[in-house]
Amino acid sequence: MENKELKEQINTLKKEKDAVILAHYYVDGEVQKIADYVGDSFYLSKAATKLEQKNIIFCGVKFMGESAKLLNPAKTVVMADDFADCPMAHMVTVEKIAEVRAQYEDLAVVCYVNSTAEIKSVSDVCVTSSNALRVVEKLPQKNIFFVPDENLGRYVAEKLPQKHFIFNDGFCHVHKSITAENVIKAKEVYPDALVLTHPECTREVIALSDFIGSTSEIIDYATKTDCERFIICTEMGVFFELQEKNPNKHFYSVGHRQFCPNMKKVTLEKTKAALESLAPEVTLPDEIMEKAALPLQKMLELS
Ligand code: CIZ
Ligand code: SF4
Repeated sequence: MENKELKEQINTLKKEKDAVILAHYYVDGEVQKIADYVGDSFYLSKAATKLEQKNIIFCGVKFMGESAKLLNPAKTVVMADDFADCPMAHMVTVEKIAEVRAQYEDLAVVCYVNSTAEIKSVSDVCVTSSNALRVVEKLPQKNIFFVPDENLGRYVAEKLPQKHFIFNDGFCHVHKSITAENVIKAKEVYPDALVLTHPECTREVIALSDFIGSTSEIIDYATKTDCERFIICTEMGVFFELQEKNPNKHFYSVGHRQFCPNMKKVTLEKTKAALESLAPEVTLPDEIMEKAALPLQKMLELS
């Protein structure tokens, strides 16, 4: 079926089903075009608290759909693709958190939103890549166990020397695959380009960068900055919005591996099917629903 026809059907179904579509910047550009809200995970969490529609179709990975559900328990949240999951979200365990809690009295477990609802349920506060500094800075605790991403944790720790951080060894395989060598080569080819990087990247890549931020912050920075060329160190989905907002600027990747296979599972066809059937729905056990919503709400209050 032609994309145009599919998009028309999606728009009709949205009205018929009283549904709204949320999409992350890493999904395919064609999917971003039909979404009502597109953004980074912080923007999407905030947007999720202000929706009028009864049904939310989530075009992203599982932890994002779960967060939308946690912030909207009365609404139906449907994943466009139920198999789109983020491996990093599973890279810490409840047992590991309990172990670290037992070692420190004055401890906050700070949980990057890229984590399962179960992990959120045993955490004190959530953060995203765009608010982590703001949120952690405001915590009264001295000791911070940052889960699951080590790179984001180390980036935040460097900016907040007054805190003592304990790290977990989780990582994003997409951002980890961007190497300092890749960036150095790209800078040789485009010496006048600025390097814009997501904090899930390694310390070595961050050290070579001109700006560090979440997907939305990278897009804002490129749009506002008076430079024509940018080397982008994050998942390639952001190129769609970067190019939409800046048709005369040039954006370069650093290699062919800036591709999140899970985000790319989401297609227009699957989004249409999710709207038609309002399934698969995100459901969570009652206990997790109650406990995991608290750190997310705390994040929204502190940021
Ligand atoms: O999945 C990621 O890497 C996210 C959530 C990026 C972002 O900045 O929103
Ligand atoms: Fe997870 Fe990395 Fe994909 Fe983001 S880009 S969803 S952190 S695997």
